[in-house]
Amino acid sequence: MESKRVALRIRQLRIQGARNIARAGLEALSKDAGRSKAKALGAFRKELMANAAMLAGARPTEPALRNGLLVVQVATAKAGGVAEAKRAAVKAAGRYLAAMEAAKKKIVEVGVKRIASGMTVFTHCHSSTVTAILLGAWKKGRRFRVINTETRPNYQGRITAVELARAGIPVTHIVDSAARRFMNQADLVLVGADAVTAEGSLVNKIGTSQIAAIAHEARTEFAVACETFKFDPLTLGGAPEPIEERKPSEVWERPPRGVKIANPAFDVTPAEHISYIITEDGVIAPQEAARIMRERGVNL
Ligand code: RUB
Repeated sequence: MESKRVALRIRQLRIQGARNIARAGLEALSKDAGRSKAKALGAFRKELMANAAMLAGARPTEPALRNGLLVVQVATAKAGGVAEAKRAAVKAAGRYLAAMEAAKKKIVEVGVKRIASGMTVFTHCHSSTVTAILLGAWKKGRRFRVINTETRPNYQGRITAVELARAGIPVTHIVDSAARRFMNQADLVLVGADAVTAEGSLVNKIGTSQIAAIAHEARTEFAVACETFKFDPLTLGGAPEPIEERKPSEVWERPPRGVKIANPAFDVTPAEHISYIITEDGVIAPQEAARIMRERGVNL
């Protein structure tokens, strides 16, 4: 069963980053729906729901995945039989994935305009959206440098450094705790997102909120690159964005007795520390997130 396999890979962190997780999850749900052996519509829906719950449960802080899984389930609501429901599920998943791809292209188009020659861009963790913007700007002939954090405990910053260096972009790789020392060299902080909440807060890799506070102090622009698919409509209803807690062994494999390890994967950056969000709808203020969620509903 593809959903089970992919949920496990997501849980084991073999698939990382909000976009990659959403893509893998939707592809798995679609594959299993298309291959379902269910004879009755009720059984098909039950199976679809169970697979969606399993995938969503693999990463609690991922509305892009959750929203997509919901869209696929809603798409089967009007089906009169199993064959029709299968077609509707596969089609809805395909549409969502295509819309995500189109959104990324648009974000790159918009984001590239914010990167000028001579700039120093500061980034944290690994966001495929951020690297796509930086690579796009470089291809357009903009010449800039990047400062990037290693991103403890799993060092996703190294993925960013490798991708940028391979393209010839000058990268200075620093430990997370050196962020303040380097902030006054940066013209722009650019990060990705796992979620954006109704109050316009950003949920992204642990450490992002400290970098935003430091950028605020240094009066450095702090920008987020993300599709509106990552806006979490559940937060409109009052639900707080869950923050995934990861294995203590990521931080310290064998801590001495009496030492408790806490390892939250994400943190929350308040809207007042965010200059703007680069979305497929263009550049928006974080305070616009709730309006966009309300307008979209589940018709993503
Ligand atoms: C990755 C992370 C990324 C966002 C956005 O955390 O915080 O900034 O997921 O990535 P992890 P993208 O590696 O723990 O999943 O822009 O690729 O969706």
